[in-house]
Formats: sequence, structure tokens, C-alpha cells
Amino acid sequence: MTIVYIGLGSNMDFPEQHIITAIQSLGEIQSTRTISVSSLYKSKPVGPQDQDDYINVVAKLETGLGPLVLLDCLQTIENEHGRIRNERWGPRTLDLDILMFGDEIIQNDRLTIPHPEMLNRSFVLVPLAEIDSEIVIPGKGLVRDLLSHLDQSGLEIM
Ligand code: ROI
Repeated sequence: MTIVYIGLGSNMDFPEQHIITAIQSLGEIQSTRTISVSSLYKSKPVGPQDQDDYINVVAKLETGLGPLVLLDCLQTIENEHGRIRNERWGPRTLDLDILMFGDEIIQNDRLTIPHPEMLNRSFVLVPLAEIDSEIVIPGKGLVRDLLSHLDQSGLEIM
């Protein structure tokens, strides 16, 4: 079994609802159980500002699946939420990212783990630290230390 952290984000069509049902769907993935879920956070958009605020959450799961099978399951859930893969940095009904997969470093055409942008994003690191402040991001360091360098304005707990 492997401990994995998933980042959830939504900023369209009642984002809270997408996030809550997506958390339920994560718990229904085969060979996988939910260990903990952070608070819901409201965050200012990173990237283009002409879009609505996001709701962001991080979930900690334990899975017997491999990373690519887990990715398939997450993409199925995104599609069920009407996710259309359109513009980069644009608004989204539901985004599910594998942030970490155990202590593995993975680099292939479908996955880069640890998630390359997570170090710069308080909407990922703050909920992650809420779940596990002692966690080490493989190859990058302790979440608590990484967080101390980040601007945390624009993020509020709901
Ligand atoms: N901004 C915030 N605040 N939260 C997100 O989940 C998010 N996701 C994205 C981009 C467009 C980069 N901006 C975001 O994909």
C-alpha cells in the first residue's frame, strides 16, 4: 500500500459541490481508502485573474493501485464532473492532481511526481501542512519549511 496526496480544485458551477462529491468519489476508488481530508480553502486564482476564486482541498489516501491506474481513476472522476480539457491556466469544474505518491519520484509523459508546481502554491502547501506538517516532499524538503517562503495571502479557510 502507498500513501498518496491528491490536490483538488474547482472554480466553476458551484465549486464547493464539485469538491464535496469528488471527495466522496475518491473514497470509492478500488483498493483505496481515504485517511484524511483538509479543510476547504477559498483561494484567489493563480494565473489569469479574470476567473472566479477557487475552492482547494488536499486529501490523503492509501492505495494498492499503481500511479497510472490511479491517474486513470482520477481522470474518470474529472470527466464525470464535466471537465473539459481546455485552456491552460483557465477555469475548471474539477481538477485532481496526484501531488505525491509515496516517496516516489516519477517522470513520464503522463505524470510528473512530486507535482512540479506544488512548491509555489500556497493553496496546495497550506492544506497539506494542515494534514501533515512534518511531511517531506521527496527531493524538495519539509512542507513546513517550504511554506515559510510562500506568500499566503489570497487564501482563507472556509
Ligand atoms: N488557482 C487556484 N487558486 N487554485 C487552483 O486550484 C488553481 N488551479 C489551476 C490554476 C489555473 C493554475 N490556478 C489555480 O490550474
